[in-house]
Amino acid sequence: MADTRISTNNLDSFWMPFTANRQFKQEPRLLVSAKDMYYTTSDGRKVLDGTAGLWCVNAGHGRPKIVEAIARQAGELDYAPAFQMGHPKAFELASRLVSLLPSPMDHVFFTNSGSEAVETALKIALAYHRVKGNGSKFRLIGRERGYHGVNFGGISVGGIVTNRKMFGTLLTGVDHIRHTHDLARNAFTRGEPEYGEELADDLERVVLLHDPSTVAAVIVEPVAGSTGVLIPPKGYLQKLRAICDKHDILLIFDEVITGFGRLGTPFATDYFGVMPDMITTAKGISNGTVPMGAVFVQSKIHDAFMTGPEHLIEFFHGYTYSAHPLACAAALATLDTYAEEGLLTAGAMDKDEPGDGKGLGTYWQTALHTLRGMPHVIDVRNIGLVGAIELAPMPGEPTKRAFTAFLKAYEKGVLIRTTGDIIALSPPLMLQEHHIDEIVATLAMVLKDLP
Ligand code: PXG
Ligand code: PLP
Repeated sequence: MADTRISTNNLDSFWMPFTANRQFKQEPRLLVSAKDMYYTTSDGRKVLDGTAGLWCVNAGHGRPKIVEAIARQAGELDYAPAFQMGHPKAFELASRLVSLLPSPMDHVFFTNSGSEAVETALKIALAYHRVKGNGSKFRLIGRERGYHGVNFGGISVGGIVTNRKMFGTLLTGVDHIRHTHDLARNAFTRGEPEYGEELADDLERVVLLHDPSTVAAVIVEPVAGSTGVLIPPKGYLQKLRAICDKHDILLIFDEVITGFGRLGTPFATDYFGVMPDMITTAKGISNGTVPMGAVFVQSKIHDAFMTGPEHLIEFFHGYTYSAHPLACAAALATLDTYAEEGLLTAGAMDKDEPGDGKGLGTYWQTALHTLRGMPHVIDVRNIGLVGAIELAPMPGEPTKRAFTAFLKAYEKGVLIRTTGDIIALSPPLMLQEHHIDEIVATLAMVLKDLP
């Protein structure tokens, strides 16, 4: 008799992450293949990827070099123990990665996701102060509307109520500063908002409340992604940096989304000209192909651990799959593809001739802002190849209007992301002007037709 438990028609067993499971299983949306800018659905439709998967497929789908590297690596060395052993590609990748950033951001700790990168960075921050003899610095500070993954450290410093409220006391010794989203002053801004630099002073307030001698680190996304593309006001990040310097507090930039070209620069630290003490990354590091994350660490932090007897482990932390050979092979090929095609700067503003296909940021910005004035649109904002369209919520039914837009856009052949009543866009960086036209034209149709 056939085993009825094994059936692709049975959707029951898989408890899906961050998904309305019952709604999905009534009307499943299954993707079966992908190439370059397009997915193919199980019913044979082409869907333009307006989100680079989940902000991760920066070079586009099915890129030959990356596919070949993963296949070759699986045949050559499938796994090497991560503790007390190594393999060449891990070292090669770490050197290549640090060469993307200015010295002294010279060391990399590998993880398998953004969530793990965040946990790792928070632990390094606490341990760093302790090895320096400042063990009283134990507090961690995050920000309202911050997303730092789903593990306990990340949700503790994170600022999303739904991701926190079910899970008890979380980490102790954590506080939050105010978010920077201010439509009253900044709606329809192109690039960095003009108003709100003074919100960085909230860090000074929180630090003085707890006393600087108790504060280890501050973690922020340079541009908050998950909670709807919240772009920092001009001067804000510089001010956070200055306050951290004043009080010997480590500044961590969570660049899981902003890293690897999303803002038209290799990292957000390049875009804003502010250097943190650590940078957490994931997603685009391996083009979303094999799970990988990494924490970039400044030399002063790394070197502080390299003391004591040389046969002893310096930092009691790591994952079975840290620097997994398949992930390293994928990431090396990803970096090659980024370099060959200039993808890490593809989203820059076009400083020469608008429309010449170089520096797509300007074309992207102009196209998105044509949606101003469409029904329900209360803001359009953009930076690099990221965009957001904020909708007025339906009275009494928050999130429903944007979720309806998501379903309609998918029907019409464009994949978007929504969070609350905000549509977020982050296409693969290989896109061309005609893809931008297709995204914006589809959104215009969808917006005209919303409840
Ligand atoms: N930090 C930041 C800033 C992130 O954006 C994570 C940490 C966690 O990474 P992992 O690999 O553990 O998921 C993220 C992830 C969305 C969306 O639609 C965003 C993320 C993940 C899934 C969906 O906004 N960001
Ligand atoms: N749980 C158990 C029982 C384990 O043995 C291990 C790793 O050895 C883990 C969790 C952690 O797994 P990972 O290293 O993949 O994060």
